[in-house]
Amino acid sequence: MRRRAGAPPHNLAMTRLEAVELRRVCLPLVAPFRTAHGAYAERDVLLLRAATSCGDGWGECAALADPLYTSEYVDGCQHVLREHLLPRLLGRDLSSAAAVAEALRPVAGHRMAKAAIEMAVLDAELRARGESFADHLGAVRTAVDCGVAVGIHGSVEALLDAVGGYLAQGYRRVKLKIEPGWDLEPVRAVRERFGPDVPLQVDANGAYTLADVRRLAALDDFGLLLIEQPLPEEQVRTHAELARLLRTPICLDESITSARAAAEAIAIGACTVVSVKPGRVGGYLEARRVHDVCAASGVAAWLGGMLETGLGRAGNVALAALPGFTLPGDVSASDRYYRQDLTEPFVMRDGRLAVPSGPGLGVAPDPARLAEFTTSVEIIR
Ligand code: NPG
Repeated sequence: MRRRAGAPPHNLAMTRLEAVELRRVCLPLVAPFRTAHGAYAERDVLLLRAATSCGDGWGECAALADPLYTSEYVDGCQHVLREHLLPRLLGRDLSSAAAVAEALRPVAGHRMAKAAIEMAVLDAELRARGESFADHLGAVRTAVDCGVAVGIHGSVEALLDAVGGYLAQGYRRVKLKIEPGWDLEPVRAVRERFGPDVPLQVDANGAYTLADVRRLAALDDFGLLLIEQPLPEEQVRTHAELARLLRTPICLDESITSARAAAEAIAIGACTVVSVKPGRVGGYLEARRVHDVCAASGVAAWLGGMLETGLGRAGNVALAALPGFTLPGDVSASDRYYRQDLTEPFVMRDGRLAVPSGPGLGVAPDPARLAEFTTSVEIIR
């Protein structure tokens, strides 16, 4: 096993979680981001720093400030970590980061909170071993294609300006957020302005019902790569029904909460594409299993995003480099969301981001920027 030169000797077989710092940071977004569920002007993020017997590791929680898009939200994640998850882990010897999910299984749900602590322990373990997230997860690429998610705008003109700007920067795929009343017109306008060759997809975040089938079928004329989560997350079977009525491939996001959920949805024909988000499924290790299910089923997959800072972005870029991620993900450069990132910014070159190759996440927060954006720190032992 490789180890960083000069790294202290440690017991590689066991990782003991000694303390966890729960740090809240609040980063302003370069522009408000609006979806069918709400508008976001800043990103209130929970970061975890795990102090383990083999060194420190960083985790980032995907939850947003309010329980509008997902039931998990950042204060709730901090609470469940403090009161229920960390007490099951602190002071215990873990055979590897994979043991985190096992130890937390008695706690129902709370996947974003579980994902964050698993990420921090995995980062610590891999840093100690001198192995990158990418190598550990099974990456086969050294750079990944960038896709950009474009929020709902106040006017079609404003949307066209935004899309034009992203295409000029080199983004390789565009995803438009849609909702009833903001769907056919913006999609038509983007196709008319930028032509049929721009890889284009839409994301409804579950805002439609089966009664909207004619409106959704009208999107078939625009040559979209996919329509993401048209119906609410519980309606997996109804997505299968809808899939038979549309030519545009259906991609599920919110409905896919685990590898098992992915297998079930694929088996009944509810989707032919899956968006994989580590936070939504409980961590990078389960996200890799979702990837594996998709690859084994011949279903296309791509990596979703939750407006991550450089820490989560590093993990996401590593995961997106796996072979089964056959479509560009919501993997954008740091400056898509943040004027200043917490880590060295991810910079797009020729429409791609380089996959970090250093130990663990391969990036670390800049101490000055971390201090500048921190709103609270809590240490749990
Ligand atoms: O590029 O990180 C990104 C964000 C991509 O649109 C994106 N994420 O539904 O997938 C989603 C979604 C989202 C994020 C929705 C935040 C609501 C809030």
